[in-house]
Amino acid sequence: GNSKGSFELPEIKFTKHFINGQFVDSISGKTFETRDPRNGEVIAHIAEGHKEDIDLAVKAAREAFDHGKWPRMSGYERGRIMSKFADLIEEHIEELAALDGVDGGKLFTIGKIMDIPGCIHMLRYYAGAADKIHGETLKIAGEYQGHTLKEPIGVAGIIIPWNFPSTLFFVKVSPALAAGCTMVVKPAEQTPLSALFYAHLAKQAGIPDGVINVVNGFGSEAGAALASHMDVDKIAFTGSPEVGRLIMKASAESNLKTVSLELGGKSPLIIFDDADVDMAVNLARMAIFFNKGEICVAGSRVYVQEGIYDEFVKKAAEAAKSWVVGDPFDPTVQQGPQVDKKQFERVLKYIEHGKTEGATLLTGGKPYGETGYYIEPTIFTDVKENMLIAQDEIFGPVMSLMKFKTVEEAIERANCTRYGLAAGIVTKDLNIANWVARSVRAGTIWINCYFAFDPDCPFGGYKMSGFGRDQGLHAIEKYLQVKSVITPLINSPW
Ligand code: TXE
Repeated sequence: GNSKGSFELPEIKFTKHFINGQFVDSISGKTFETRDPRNGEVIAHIAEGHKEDIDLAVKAAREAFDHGKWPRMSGYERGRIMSKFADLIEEHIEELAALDGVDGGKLFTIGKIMDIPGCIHMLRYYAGAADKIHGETLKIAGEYQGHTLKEPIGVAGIIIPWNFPSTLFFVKVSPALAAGCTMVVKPAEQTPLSALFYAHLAKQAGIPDGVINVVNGFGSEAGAALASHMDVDKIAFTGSPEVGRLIMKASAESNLKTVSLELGGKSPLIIFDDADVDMAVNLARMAIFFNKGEICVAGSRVYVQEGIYDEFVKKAAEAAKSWVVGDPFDPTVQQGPQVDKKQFERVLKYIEHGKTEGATLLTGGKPYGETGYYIEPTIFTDVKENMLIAQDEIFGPVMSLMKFKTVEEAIERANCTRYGLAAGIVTKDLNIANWVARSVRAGTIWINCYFAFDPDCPFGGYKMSGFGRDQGLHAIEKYLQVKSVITPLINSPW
């Protein structure tokens, strides 16, 4: 990777926790390092949160919920403040994209045109929804009538990973704000920088103190303390299945807070004989190599029908070789470094595993360059469903290519996974497309496209990809409670 890049590194303005409207150090005074994955160098020292810092943040959020203005103001007013928040983000798109770029190795150009504008869109979508939250009128048997009220659930704990630091912050925070919740966000320890910037902008926009709190730190400390806190009413989580289990367990063993989990996938991309091979190869390449494969919906298992398989393999190898790896600040680059040393080593270990399991390494398979956590775009062929590389989420630029004969076989093999987050289908045949879309057990199906997202599209998993939906109006429900209110129609029987 070319570590120079053309962009001046952004100034790191915020490194502390954001609690009750103030940036504060950890009670212990401890900090941890966040590093630039282009070269492994330390970018900043970040306040390291522990249980006592989480306690302070939850106390602030609790107070803001129980006695503050935010849950009590009209949805219209909340929406106006959220829109202002979105406007402020719009004034800092470059700076925010650059923060995610140095912190997470993400492409600066994509950050500017996709990640950050997507966050603005998300906030505005939920700003518009904030005054459209209402209950039902109930016709109750007997001489009663009833209605339901939708009330904010309370203090939300939000725990997010590092692959989309900005997007996932707003995927959770926006509907929680619209619902009238207060919250404590625990960003990933690899990528804390943009979340702190958002906390600062939230205050400028007029979001009251205590509504959004951000506590940095490691999952086993700060994250675990949040998940097991008695005063937190809900945890919204995106991350690994292992940690998803720990969070459910923490809820079970504390106050039975509600939990929603988004846990990654092993998504199939099914390409039929009638597909335009060049288009399909392009789609498949993007589906696995975009964001260096660090994307929960990555099309990591590519099933190609036998009639075009050989041509596809040949073209896919060429396509992988021409995919440009390098400095994420260079606008011609398509793939930056993996987020950190741990992920880099994890991906390389899976590649070694693929070789010993008997898959054929078609292209790639090694680190790229001398410094930083870059990995070559990698493709395996002759992959079988029982191989680890076909079952585990590798979360790196590694495609498994497989050949199939019939539609039934494609469906069966696509479903042969413990995950169910997304799937892609490439065919001109509408009947096959619709049949496969109904038959694959996954939360999002893309037909002749991939990674098409919108705030209005519900997003989440079947099976071990988790439960609960982010995005869309569905997502607001996760941050609401339903209350039934019943009154007699005639004189009170009591
Ligand atoms: O995830 P973790 P890691 C998958 C992907 C990746 C693997 C490991 O396959 O290779 O998970 O990544 C916090 N209590 N995904 O180790 O640990 C942690 O601090 C409470 C898919 O980075 O799950 C971070 O904020 N919280 C996924 C967040 O959980 C805890 C995106 C996610 O980290 C905790 C990321 C605990 N005990 C990884 N332990 C996706 N769905 O997109 C950790 N955390």
